[in-house]
Amino acid sequence: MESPRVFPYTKRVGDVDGTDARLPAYADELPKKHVTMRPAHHGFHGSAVARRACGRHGEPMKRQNIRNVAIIAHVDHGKTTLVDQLLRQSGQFRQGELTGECILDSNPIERERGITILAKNCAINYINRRGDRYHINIVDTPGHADFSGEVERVLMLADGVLLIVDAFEGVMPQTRYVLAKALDLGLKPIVVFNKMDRTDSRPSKALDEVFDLLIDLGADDHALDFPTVYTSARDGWATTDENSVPAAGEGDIHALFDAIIQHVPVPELDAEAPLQALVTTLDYSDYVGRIGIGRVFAGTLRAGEEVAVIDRHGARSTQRIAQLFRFDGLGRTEVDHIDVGDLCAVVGLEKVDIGDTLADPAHPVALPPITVDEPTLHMTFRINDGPFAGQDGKFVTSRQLRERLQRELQSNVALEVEERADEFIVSGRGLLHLGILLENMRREGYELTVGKPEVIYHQEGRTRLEPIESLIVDVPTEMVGPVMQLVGDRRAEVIKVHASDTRTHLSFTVPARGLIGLRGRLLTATQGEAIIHHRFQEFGPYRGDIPRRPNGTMVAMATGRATAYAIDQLATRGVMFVTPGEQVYEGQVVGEHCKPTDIVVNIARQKKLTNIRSSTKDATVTLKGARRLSLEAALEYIEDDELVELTPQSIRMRKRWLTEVDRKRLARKPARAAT
Ligand SMILES: Nc1nc2c(ncn2[C@@H]2O[C@H](COP(=O)(O)OP(=O)(O)OP(=O)(O)O)[C@@H](O)[C@H]2O)c(=O)[nH]1
Ligand SMILES: [Mg+2]
Repeated sequence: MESPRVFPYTKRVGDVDGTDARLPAYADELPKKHVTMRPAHHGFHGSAVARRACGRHGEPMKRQNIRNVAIIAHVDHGKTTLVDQLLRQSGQFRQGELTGECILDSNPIERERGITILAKNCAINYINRRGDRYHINIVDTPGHADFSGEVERVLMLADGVLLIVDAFEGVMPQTRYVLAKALDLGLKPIVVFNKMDRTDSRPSKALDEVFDLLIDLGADDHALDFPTVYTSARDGWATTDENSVPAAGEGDIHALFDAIIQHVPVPELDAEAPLQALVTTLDYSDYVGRIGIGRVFAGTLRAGEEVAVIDRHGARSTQRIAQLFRFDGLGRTEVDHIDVGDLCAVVGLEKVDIGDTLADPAHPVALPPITVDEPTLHMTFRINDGPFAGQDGKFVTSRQLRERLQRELQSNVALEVEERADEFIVSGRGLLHLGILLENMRREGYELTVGKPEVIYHQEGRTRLEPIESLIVDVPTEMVGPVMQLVGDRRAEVIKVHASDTRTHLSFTVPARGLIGLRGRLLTATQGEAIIHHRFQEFGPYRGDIPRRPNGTMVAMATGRATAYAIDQLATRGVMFVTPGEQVYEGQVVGEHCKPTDIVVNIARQKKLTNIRSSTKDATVTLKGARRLSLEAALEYIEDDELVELTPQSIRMRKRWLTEVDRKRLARKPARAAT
């Protein structure tokens, strides 16, 4: 965790200048008040400095000045970029304080992959044209289906949602999911058509699609009468009139602020009623332990007071709140109370969990519980027992793995861990969900091996149920054939085929099992043209066997250094995963065989040197490039008898049994191999 520091200082609103902190054109009309500002800092401000800072924070906001808004959309439609612009143009930050893009995607993996993984809060103190001050709590949510459980929970924090729709792509599967969840909670959307700067944007078509979707979802007239805003998050402007798009370098985002203030309902909650607050997210800090993040639905939450903590099953305990924090800019500021309707971060509750109600001990009434999505996929994590174990990792023992997983369970709600002998069966919401955990562990210095991802089955009476996902594939029309073939092999059922101009939009239901390894093959079959989205739909009856990987592997015969000579010799047998000079060990998977069987290869073979001069001896060897598999690609690639070995420096694939003798012996006794 970053050190808990806050640098409070004051600044005149009108002094903000520079490109990344644009002020509205009417800035001069604003009253020249002093506002407290904080630097771009994602930390937990637990210090005395923070406490002093909050004393200077000015008079408490009136409740009608609070807006709680969640930003929801399909993946990559521009949620985080839009929040960036809201932060930059709020006038709350000094030039240079907000650096880089997608400021809220603060985690290194989020930055590398350009996706949001965890929902995050920020709060903007905004002053509008008339000089009215607003405290706008914004929750940015992840768009990827593996993290949709996050979205569902954090929607409880909001009174309204910004539904972002890419003006080119239009409504996509996750748009439907998140909008349905928002409507279920009675949240009316403000529809924001983003990426209006794209020359191929088609906002009116996207608008029709949103309208159809709302009707399809059974929205009432109130929700159908949604306000629309057109934006370019990249260029930092918003307008309510589709036809008045600002010229390049002009325009600002204030139309969106105005829409939030006008259309997101003011929380209408009872301040006099006994306390009721709901915990929707957990955070964890090594210094203070669990931090419950949630919202006050009735009464007032006060630091230092005892509250009744009622869990999802109704069990009650009385605990004392040590510290209370309010969201402020990119950080949190310590306060002594949180008013009804506002969001809070609570420190000091030891046994606090998602879905817990914090209530008045004299009137302990629980709020409706939150359901957390069930896991759909599990993998076996175990220590790295390969010959290179411990070479570059810091944490290699089973005990260290256990501690790390237990720590993860503190805040990763959709995760489940079961310990069996020396193995950990780790269950999650999808390959990306577990892949991110593994990637984090690897970077922290852990070494471990992971088995093939398996879906989780349910039993209903005598029927075996498996997770079924909805799959959308968008491809150039001439490539529909190979897609149908691949998806059909995996027991998919076609739901809809929609051809338009040059592309065809295919919609299927497919067993989650069938999706493992499918993305790579679809991209290969369509020369990278396919756009693929899938999300969990339901548990449905088992649909039968699915073909395994068509290719066998090349397995290293002995430990040594791969040579260019050996790799060249093997070029005709398949694709290599290693490059010359790389250390490999016996049993490591070094390449893909072009046939279905596994072969053992001598990848460290040297060319025999002789005394006789030969005209070809020094001929230059041109090697094909090695195929490098990412973590998720490797997990999708392996079969039951293989493992992925993760260390801070490398991702290798290996046979579970490293020697050929063991593999042959165990292949003959499959029953024993399983034990
Ligand atoms: N042309 C254009 N590109 C944009 C605009 N807004 C966002 N993008 C790009 O779209 C991509 C995705 O943006 P993000 O803000 O990360 O999208 P997101 O919705 O937060 O994505 P997830 O959090 O992963 O669901 C980035 O490459 C942005 O630069 C826009 O208005 N115009
Ligand atoms: Mg994002």
